[in-house]
Amino acid sequence: MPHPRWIMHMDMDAFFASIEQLDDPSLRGKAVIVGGEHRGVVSTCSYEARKFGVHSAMPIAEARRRCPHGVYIRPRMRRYAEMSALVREAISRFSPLVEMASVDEAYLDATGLERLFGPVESLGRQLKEAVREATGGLTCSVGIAPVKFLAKIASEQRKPDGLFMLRPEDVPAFLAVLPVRAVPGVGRHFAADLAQLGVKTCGEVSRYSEEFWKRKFGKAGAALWQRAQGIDPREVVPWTPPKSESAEVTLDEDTRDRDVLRTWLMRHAERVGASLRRHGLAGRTVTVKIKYADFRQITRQTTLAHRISSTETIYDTACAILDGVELADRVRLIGVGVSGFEEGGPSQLSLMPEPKPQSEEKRRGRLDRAVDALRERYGRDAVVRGRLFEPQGESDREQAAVQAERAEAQALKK
Ligand code: TTP
Ligand code: MG
Repeated sequence: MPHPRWIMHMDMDAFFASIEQLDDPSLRGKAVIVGGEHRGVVSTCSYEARKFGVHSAMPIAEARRRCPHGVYIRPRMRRYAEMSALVREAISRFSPLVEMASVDEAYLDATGLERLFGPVESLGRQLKEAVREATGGLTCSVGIAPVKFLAKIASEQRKPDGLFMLRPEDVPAFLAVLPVRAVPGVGRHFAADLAQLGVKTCGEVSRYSEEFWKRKFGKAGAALWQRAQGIDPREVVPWTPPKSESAEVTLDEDTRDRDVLRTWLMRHAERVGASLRRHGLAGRTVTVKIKYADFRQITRQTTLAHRISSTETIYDTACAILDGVELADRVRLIGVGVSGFEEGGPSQLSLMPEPKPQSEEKRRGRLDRAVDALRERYGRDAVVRGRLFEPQGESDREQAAVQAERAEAQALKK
């Protein structure tokens, strides 16, 4: 018999709101709503507030109508990031195979940990206790299942302060009635398309063949069919948000030619920017590293007013740094890094209130998203920025943006 895999998913309960209640005991037992920093929406709220129909992403104005007696609090991102790190530390004591999937959730591969911690259910309880202790009293909910997506769904079953275990033999009955909307990745639109076919549950998905779903919805259809069978081949990938992101190159030939160096800065900016965006990160500090022919090394950095992740802003900042460097010798290595992510975190954080990005950074973000999407589809070299060939003015960049956006629209239509 194949050794069953055990995946554990842990998700903090009402994370931001619980931290506010922990830090200010007068808020405990009260309807606490955190949000309103930017775009005026609710980041999250305590379970007491949820009884009144308040939820994440709801406009604050609507929340005030539903819950006028609530306590409304601005987010304190630094504090939440600090707590997130404590949670990560506490979980990592159980296994090195921990994947922080967002600021308040993690996957842990618990296969084989029985020898150290006893039955997997007891490990779940120990993990909850460890999180409570490390944070000074925060609760989380844990789901245990043979695969990742079921573990995530399981952790939601008994929220808050819950533990739910889905054994392999219980999976078929669980899936038979599981609404497709509960499957991560099935959004409102996809669910509506499925409803048109009379399909509301995973059980109903299984009535049709994999080929049918593939023909109808392509990759997404095939993935849905797999999930409906309880298949999710994704591994737990140990991942913690990096403190910085960088790229560097040792040149084929040492050079003092600033145009050559700037071309490399652009390439690095692209790589670093794409990686930051993939992980939902943004940083305030841009660093340029230079190693001279005689191996002497210097680093120079600039800290910006806002956190950024756009290729253009990284490039412009790096160029300004390079312009300020008197080249002491021919350059043998050049690198670019972005750091200063504090107050940020992995991907889900993009949902959160952020300092208002300047409109230029926003426009650049749109271009980057278009380029990232094309590269995802057609490979890294599908899009080469005009700049890589000829450092040019604003109009060329604008044109590149327009072209990339058009190409993306085309690609999406296909
Ligand atoms: P969630 O885990 O989705 O929510 P939660 O921890 O507040 O509540 P639950 O008990 O249901 O898990 O998100 C984690 C944190 O991410 C949340 O505390 C605030 C933030 N967040 C936003 O800022 N905006 C959002 O739209 C969502 C969903 C979360
Ligand atoms: Mg949570």
